[in-house]
Amino acid sequence: PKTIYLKDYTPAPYLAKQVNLSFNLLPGKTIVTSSVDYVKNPAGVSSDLVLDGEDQTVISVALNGQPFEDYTIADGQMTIVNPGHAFSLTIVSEIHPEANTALEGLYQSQGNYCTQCEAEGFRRITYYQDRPDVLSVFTVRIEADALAYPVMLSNGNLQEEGMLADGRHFRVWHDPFPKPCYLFALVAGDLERVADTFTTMTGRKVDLHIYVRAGDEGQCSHAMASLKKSMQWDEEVYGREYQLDLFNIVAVSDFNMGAMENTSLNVFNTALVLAHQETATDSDFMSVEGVIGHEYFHNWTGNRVTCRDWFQLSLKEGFTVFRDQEFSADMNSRAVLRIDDVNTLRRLQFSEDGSPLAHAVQPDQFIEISNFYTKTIYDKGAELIRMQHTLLGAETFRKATDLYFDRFDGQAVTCDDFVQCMADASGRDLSQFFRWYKQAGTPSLQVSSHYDASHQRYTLTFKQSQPDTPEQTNKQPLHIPVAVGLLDAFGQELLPTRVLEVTEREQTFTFADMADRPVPSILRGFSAPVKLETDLSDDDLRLLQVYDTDGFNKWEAGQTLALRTIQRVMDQPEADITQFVADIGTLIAQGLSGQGDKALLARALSLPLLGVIAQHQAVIDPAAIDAARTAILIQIKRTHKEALAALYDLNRNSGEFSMTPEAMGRRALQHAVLEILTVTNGTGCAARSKAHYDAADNMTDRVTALACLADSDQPQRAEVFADFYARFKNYPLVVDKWFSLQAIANREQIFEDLAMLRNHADFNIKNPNRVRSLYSAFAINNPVKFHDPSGKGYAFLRDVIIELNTINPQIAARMVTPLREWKRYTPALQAQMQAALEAILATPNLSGDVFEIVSKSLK
Ligand code: HT7
Ligand code: ZN
Repeated sequence: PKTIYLKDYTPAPYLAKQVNLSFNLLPGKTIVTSSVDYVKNPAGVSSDLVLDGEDQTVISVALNGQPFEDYTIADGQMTIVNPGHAFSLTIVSEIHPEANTALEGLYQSQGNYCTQCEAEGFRRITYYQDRPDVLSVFTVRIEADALAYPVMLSNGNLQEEGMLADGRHFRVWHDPFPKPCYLFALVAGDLERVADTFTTMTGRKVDLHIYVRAGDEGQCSHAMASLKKSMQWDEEVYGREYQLDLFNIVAVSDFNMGAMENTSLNVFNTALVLAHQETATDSDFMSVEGVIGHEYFHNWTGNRVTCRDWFQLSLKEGFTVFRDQEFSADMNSRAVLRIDDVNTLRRLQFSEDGSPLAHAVQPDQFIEISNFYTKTIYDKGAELIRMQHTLLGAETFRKATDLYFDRFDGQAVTCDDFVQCMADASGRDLSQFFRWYKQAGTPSLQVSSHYDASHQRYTLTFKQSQPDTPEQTNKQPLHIPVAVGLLDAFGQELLPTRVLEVTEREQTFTFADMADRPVPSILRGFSAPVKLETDLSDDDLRLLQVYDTDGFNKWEAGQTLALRTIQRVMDQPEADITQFVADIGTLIAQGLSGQGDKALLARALSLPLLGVIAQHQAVIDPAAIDAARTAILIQIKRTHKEALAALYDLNRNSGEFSMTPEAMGRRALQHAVLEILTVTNGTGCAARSKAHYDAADNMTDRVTALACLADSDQPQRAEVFADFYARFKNYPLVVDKWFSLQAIANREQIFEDLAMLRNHADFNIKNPNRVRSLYSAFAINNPVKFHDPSGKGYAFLRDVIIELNTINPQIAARMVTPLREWKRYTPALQAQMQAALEAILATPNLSGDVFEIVSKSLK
């Protein structure tokens, strides 16, 4: 496989003035005719036209209408030497969507046709300059059997339609806005439509259509409401209006990722469209809202202004994640969402940054771009935008984004261009800040405090350091915005949030006129993606946990206390943890008083997940972490059993089901309490979980009951899992949950369970959702059994990666993730993880996707 370097970028040799595509969808094959008007790019350096193409048979080529054979095809590229200044090229080729299991290009999902072109899927449809900086106006004609494929969609507006001979029909779509080919989409099938409209800020009416399989129409109202809210929010917060008269969303069951932002024809994984209280959890509802927003926001950040090359992927993804996070924060509880986002960042992105696959937000090189849709590009990229928002302030940030859209609408640009707009609009020098884009690894920020009573001065000294990562050492200091507030000894706020800008390796900030030693609340709202170490005492943290006005840091203080307690128990199993357990009692009492935000309290009562604790360990021993964590939970349960039971009862479902933030908070709190109450897995625990299941009128409650029963050996476990399957076996997304909830069980017979699930009639290796529901759920969310000393967990994952390698290389490569941090585990586990990686690497015909991830992991 070939490595591609950012430094080698050169502009495309030819511009595509317009693209006409014609699809003849026939049984057993599809004929694609592409006619493109090319003109030489004045900025281009070569005069050869080089087109990318894969997995197709060329039937004919014509240059300016004349048959043409003077081309060569080698290594996935068609080359025409010096074809002239301006010409039209027509290529007819044959493809086989019905045999396409990679789910890139044109493929079939449950008999319906759909496309996935980002990043490099368009080359599986026709020969083209498959790169994001070639923008063109697309006209698309689709022809198919009218009965089997009544719905035929592409980007833009419907221009023409009609019946043909033999029961076939055609439709012509035209998208007047130039776009790169990765945003091209086609859908043809037998689908039902749910319709609504949105009136834009200038009074234009936009038709909104969601297409789903017959029977799923009743599960679209949340997605539709989320779409309308997104359109409104983008107008209000960014002044961005939607430009076309139609916006389509199509839900498909076979999809490699969550969704795709093709201009005016978003294609979604069903998991991120369908939502109903009986089949979707509160967290599913939140994901649907967030991802509908994300794809819609791409209309401006990604589509109208796109990427010059794939090294700039975070230009659109980081910015769009930041936009969807802020949208969700505005629609729900800001502090709760920030907590959840930071938890994900720490668990998944920090671990990526600490692995051999660490890479910069604007990387310098890659082998397979589809491997770079990572937590670093998306979530760390979003943190970089958030920091710029913090440094500039909301108002100037908005001026900068206005400038960005004005300056670059209709163009393909770079992360450097984005940051330049931030600099130009604010008058600030952001050159040091740009290092965040270029340097991989999570920085550490150490803070020490000093109080000088005689001068009534308080100082905070920050020391930053950057870890070495593959191919990067001796990194430069970063420009880090640190939001800080100060509290007095009674919890009163002495100094409201102020942003300190740390730019040196070591830097001290002084606060004058401090009559007493204050307690600092540092990195409020998690204002920078760093590993923070402070010299705060447990008492300081307890004060912050109760009084901090910053919701995130209030929670963070409790988590830091929990991490310290877990470490103490890991070091010394008999350690005295009564103070920590008593603090939890105070939180429970707060819950019993009925005061405070229940969703926040639910998070405060939850100990850090194993994946977060692991980030704080020099050598990871999952079983030891789990033992310490469970021992603490058991002590909490034993000490506060009555109070916890009362808190559970107080938060019982009373009355109508509702999706308000208050109702979701109540459920979250009740579930956090149930998890503690059932931690011992005895008869009483099983009875409690079963009762919770029996009383459920929604999927959130059902899933909680199943999760609390998953590790149990009591008879209720089998009863509840059987009932759940019988009720929901016709709902694939719920069957996914049934697979996952069994795969995460920390119990003796897990490997027999996994074998049973793998051989279950409902398991389908070709469906990514089902594969993830079993294998990712196990490898990511069952760390104790995945890292079983027998090595059976690694073997289970290894075998599916090898099997998927030829079926769906993108999914196979993603499945390698849980093995990549192998060097951080105990020597015995390391050896087994390494052996699993080596076995994969030795597989014949390894795809470039899997090769890149496995070979880099092994370095
Ligand atoms: N921009 C979309 C990326 C995407 C994708 C990438 C590789 C392979 C399959 C894919 N499906 C969607 C999704 C997004 O970030 O909005
Ligand atoms: Zn995106």
